[in-house]
Amino acid sequence: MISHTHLQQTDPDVAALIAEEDERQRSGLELIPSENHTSPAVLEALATTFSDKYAEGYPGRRYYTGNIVADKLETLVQERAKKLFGVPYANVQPYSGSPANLAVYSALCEPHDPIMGLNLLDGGHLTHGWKFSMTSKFWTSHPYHLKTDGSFDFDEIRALANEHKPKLIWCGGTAVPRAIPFARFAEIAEEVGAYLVADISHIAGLIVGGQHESPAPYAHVITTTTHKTLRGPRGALIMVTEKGLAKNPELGSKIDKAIIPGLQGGPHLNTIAAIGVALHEAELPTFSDYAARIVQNAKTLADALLKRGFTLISGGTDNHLLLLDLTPTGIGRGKFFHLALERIGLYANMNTVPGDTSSPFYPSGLRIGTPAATTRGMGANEMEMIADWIARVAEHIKNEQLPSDKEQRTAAINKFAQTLAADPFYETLRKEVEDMCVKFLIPALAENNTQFA
Ligand code: DSN
Repeated sequence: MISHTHLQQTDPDVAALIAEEDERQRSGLELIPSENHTSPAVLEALATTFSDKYAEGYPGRRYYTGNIVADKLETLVQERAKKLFGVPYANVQPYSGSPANLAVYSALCEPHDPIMGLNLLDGGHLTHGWKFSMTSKFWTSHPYHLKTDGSFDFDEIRALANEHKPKLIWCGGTAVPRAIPFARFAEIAEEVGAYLVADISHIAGLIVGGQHESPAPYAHVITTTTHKTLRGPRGALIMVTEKGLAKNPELGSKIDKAIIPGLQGGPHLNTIAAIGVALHEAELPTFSDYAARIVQNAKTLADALLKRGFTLISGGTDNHLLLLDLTPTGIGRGKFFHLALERIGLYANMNTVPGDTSSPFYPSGLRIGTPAATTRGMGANEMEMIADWIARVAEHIKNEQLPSDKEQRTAAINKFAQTLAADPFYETLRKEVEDMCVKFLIPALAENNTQFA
């Protein structure tokens, strides 16, 4: 357990809020697929003197003095990333996924060049060209879609690519429950001469753990956040593959320049140190076992939900997440569902489903993931229990429908939130969830941590 002695003395208000958040996490369960719990070693690396140092530039080419150790650190972490993902180039400085993706645009495209990515409502990311993201203001976005069965519509992707001749095609997403067929994307990118960029933020840990194919033979560039299945601190990596360097030997230096001076200032060295720790942990044989258990848990949870009558986009999962399609009981019910689950200590998130006719603020799906539960050591029994709680909540809220009149929606949700507080049904389930969760420790909060020993 990481000590907060100084914090408690210096700032009891912030210390109290941290303790409150520790307790929220301990007594409930993070089922949001993009979240995880890091090891104590990762958290320790974050709270270090590297946090105090500026290091604009790259190893051997810094603007300020005093970076001899920073150079060693950044080089070490670059080498670990290259080895783990099987690539010849890695930039470890992006502050998070969105700046990493912006740097890729800036390195590969001119303003207003055509680009393609998975539509946000079908499970793409904001930065893959969503209409309200700056990426569709600075570049010209032609989004592609999933079919309603959750598979990629390669006929549409090929037709759009031939029509618009994109400079860059993104593959990867945030709510795609099936494997990403990188080779099919690569075929189309090659046909039209586009760069293929794989955003593997969600599945990076599954790739290094051998549970998902690597994009390295197919994509020119790979981006990933470091805090999802990879289980590191909040940060990101940009990597160039052998194939990318063969297409353009300047790609590495273009990306370096796009990060600094193009987009960012000084790198967060403490985060880079913590990324290094996470990459080291991901190299260990225990990580492959972890990745396998994430997928096994997701499949068990999917089966348990299907058995209880739920509909899943694509009928199941190949990875760490499931997407519940709530449309059979009415459109736009995702918000009711995630608020009711939050009330009992299960944190999943409302999400659009492919072809959703409702808005992202009142979507018709629920996204559920197993990375954090698996880190805590949960397995098949717990997946059954989670499915059972989700089913009991679904039955309890079955009459809640989103008003078709948009003006009435906020009032309906507020009224629902009040019933959540008062209804004893939820208190009973909350207690059951807590009783289960406290048996499965969060690594950084455990007194005696054996999992990362
Ligand atoms: N917010 C992330 C997710 O939940 O998938 C994407 O950036």
